[in-house]
Amino acid sequence: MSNHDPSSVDGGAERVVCLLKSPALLKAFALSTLTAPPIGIAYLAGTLRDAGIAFQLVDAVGEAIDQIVPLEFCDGYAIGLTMDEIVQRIDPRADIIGLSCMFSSSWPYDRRLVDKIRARFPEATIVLGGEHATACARYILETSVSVDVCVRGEGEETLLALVQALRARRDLGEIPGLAFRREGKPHFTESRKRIRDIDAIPVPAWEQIPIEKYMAKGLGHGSSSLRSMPLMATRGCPYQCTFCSSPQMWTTRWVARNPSKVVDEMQSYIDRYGAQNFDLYDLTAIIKKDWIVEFGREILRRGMKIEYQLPSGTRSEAIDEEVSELLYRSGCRQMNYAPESGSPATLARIKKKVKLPRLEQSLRGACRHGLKVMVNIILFPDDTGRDVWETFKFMLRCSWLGLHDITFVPYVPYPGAELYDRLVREGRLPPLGEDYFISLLTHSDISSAKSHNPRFSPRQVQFLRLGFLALFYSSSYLFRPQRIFINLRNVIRNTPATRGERTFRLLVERVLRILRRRLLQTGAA
Ligand code: B12
Ligand code: SF4
Repeated sequence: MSNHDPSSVDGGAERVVCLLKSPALLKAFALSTLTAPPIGIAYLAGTLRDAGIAFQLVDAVGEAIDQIVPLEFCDGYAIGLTMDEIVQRIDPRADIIGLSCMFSSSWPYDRRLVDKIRARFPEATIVLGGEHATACARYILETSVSVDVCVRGEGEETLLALVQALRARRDLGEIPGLAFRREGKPHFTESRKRIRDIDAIPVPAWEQIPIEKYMAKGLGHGSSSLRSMPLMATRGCPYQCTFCSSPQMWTTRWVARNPSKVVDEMQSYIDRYGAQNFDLYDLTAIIKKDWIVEFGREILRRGMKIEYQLPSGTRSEAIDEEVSELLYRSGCRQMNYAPESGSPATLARIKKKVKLPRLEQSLRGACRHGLKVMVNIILFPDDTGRDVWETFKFMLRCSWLGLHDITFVPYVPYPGAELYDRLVREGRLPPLGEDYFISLLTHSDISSAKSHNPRFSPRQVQFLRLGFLALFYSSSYLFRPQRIFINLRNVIRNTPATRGERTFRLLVERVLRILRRRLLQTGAA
């Protein structure tokens, strides 16, 4: 246990808060877009900037976007600065060092990183925030002596209150949304209420992030290779799907910004950075039809010639023919729906409140109006052969309807979700620990699979995953043969229009870079 007391920060004038985003970790065959600008710490930095607090931001991915480094603790890679480079870049005046810890799969890396930071900054307060820090605060405080405080949930107000309290040497026990050690044991303050007036949240401090490096390479969360900027139009999600950590992280409060202010922000990025495309990072952007209609009409009213995408997965209820048509006309090009299963029994078990006939109607309309559409499917721990069969039929119907992409992934047990807690109670998951976190990395790797379903072995899961993908794409090429040429052309020219084209291109580029690196190393040896 660390004896470092988070409220004992020295009171000199020249103090700086340092915010860090660690590198993106991956296995060689990870099917994921990994290099996207970090909007979470950009928002936190915006809050510090508007409060007049001196800060520094180190985005380890953006600062070395072409650097790919093998990991020492597992068979994987890190894109971005090396650990030593990150530590060297931290301002020597930093008294509070905040690390964004989003992915549980990154914890083995982040744990080593905070140890290195602690060695160089023995007096600083090290703070962790983000999805992983929220879900695993107790575990982190019990196992990492270098971490002083975890910020749980939405971070802006909590970080500000924390910085002010640390510098004024006030007790942290009064600040909602924290976990820290008290008398050697993890102590949790009450949960913080979500920010009510989200239009008043300061805009992200993109000026502190090497945004041009992402833009020049056309990198982002969506499928476009245009100059893309991240955007958040809403926060939270009102649903409570059992496999999702969002209810614990964001509560079930969904709040949308004023559409006109969102469009103002888009215009500012067009003026400042020459943005051509916007990737919405929202959990569930489209909940209310009135909101999305107002947003689309505002873009059209201003005559903006832009594109935007909804890559995180959205609900279908509010997307009817009128909405799809307006989405396309206002610039939306790619959209992910997240039904997760084609089996009504599974949907009931995971509390995914989706009506499949209504969803298929929405998918048909979206494809008809020109949107590039993807659906996300998960193989759940309690799925039976019958559920897989129902999902298989649903997948074929999606192909027939004209969908462009599908993902079929085995369930990944992320802490913070209701289903995760149940599997732990039933003894179906290993305890939290290095092996467990490293195993999470393998989930996005298509060269192997893990199974949390007793009915399917890892080999069968892998067979299903590859089989579903092969059948979806071969049937969709059979129904629309011209797509083979369109997909190939877009991949070769690097002008992706669909999620599949984008992911395929990134995967090939990454594998080639890894091979080149290995060949160079062999040559050098
Ligand atoms: C955008 C996104 C991505 C982008 C990341 C872009 C980027 N560089 O930031 C990309 C596409 C790269 C991505 C990839 C993956 N993602 Co993702 N992603 C998201 C998504 C949809 C939005 C995140 C976001 O930006 N939210 C908006 C900002 C404002 O919120 P935020 O980052 O959480 O930050 C706030 C707070 O957390 C807090 N905070 C955050 N950091 C800090 C630091 C400090 C010091 C403090 C005080 C506070 C604080 O304050 C912020 C402001 O309120 C989330 C879902 C969600 N939670 O919203 C999933 C999510 C984070 N992703 C997830 C996963 C699993 C993945 C992948 C593993 C998927 C895959 N199989 O490939 C990969 C992993 C990539 C890797 N290995 O590096 C999971 C993580 C679960 C977990 N416990 O690990 C999430 C939660 C989705 C889910 N429920 O399954 N992802
Ligand atoms: S899976 Fe999607 S709809 Fe369900 S709770 Fe999570 S964010 Fe909301």
